Amino acid sequence: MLTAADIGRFISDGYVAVRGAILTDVISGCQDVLWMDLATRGVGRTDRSTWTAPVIRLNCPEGGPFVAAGTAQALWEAYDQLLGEGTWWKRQGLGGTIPVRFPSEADPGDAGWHIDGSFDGPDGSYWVNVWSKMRGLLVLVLLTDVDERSAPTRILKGSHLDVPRVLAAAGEGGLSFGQVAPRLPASTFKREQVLAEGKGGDVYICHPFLVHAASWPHRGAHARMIAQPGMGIPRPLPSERGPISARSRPRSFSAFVTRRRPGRDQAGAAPWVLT
Ligand SMILES: O=C(O)CCC(=O)C(=O)O
Repeated sequence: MLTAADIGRFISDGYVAVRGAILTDVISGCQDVLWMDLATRGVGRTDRSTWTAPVIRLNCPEGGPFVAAGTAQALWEAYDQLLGEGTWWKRQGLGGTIPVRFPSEADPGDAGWHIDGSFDGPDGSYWVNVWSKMRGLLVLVLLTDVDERSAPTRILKGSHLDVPRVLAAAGEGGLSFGQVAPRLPASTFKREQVLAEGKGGDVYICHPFLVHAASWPHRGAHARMIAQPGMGIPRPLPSERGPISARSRPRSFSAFVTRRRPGRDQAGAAPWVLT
């Protein structure tokens, strides 16, 4: 269970780290499956001469240990606390892609600041809107140990607070995910940078608007694996203020955050709040 302090940190920082959320043997099982996939691409677990690319992006496998990882009790409890019971998709797995990053000095070409998208846009790319249509959370699942040398994901602490203003201007239709970061103020990129470090099985549960990026070079000893599924929400989570209109003051969107509200939750109201 997240503590009140954890939830407070999620609201102000845009993420909370749940240490040891997934059991070690489940993590080992996930690694084994991923290495089997890599072997089919000519990349050997114990043959470093085959580690030639800085990154190989795998589709997250389904089944087996990935079910156990995605349904870990600590994660589901946290999703209930942050999003509200019955609002999120109880996926039997993780999903998304897993960028496997290998020790390398080379630019992997995918390490720019961004927020993730959440729905298919008109141009076929991933889009996102101020309602965070279809996505309740970004979840960074450490499938290997990750330290500062081994290409941890970088997080801009508190950056989720800057994004709604940009998305609100784009209305219901939203923006392609790649269009969001270039519209953010310079102050966003001066926010404190945090590295998503930890042990395999640690999970960073993040606000869907948290600005983040891969990092390089990777000067660690091991291949680094982080799954980054979106926690799906089948229906939009309504805000307590009703639909977003073009006339709404930008300040209204300065803190698009999730939190439980005693009384409102009991009445079955959604926990998404625009303040
Ligand atoms: O690999 C990473 O550290 C992060 C990658 C990422 O943010 C992405 O692919 O969207």
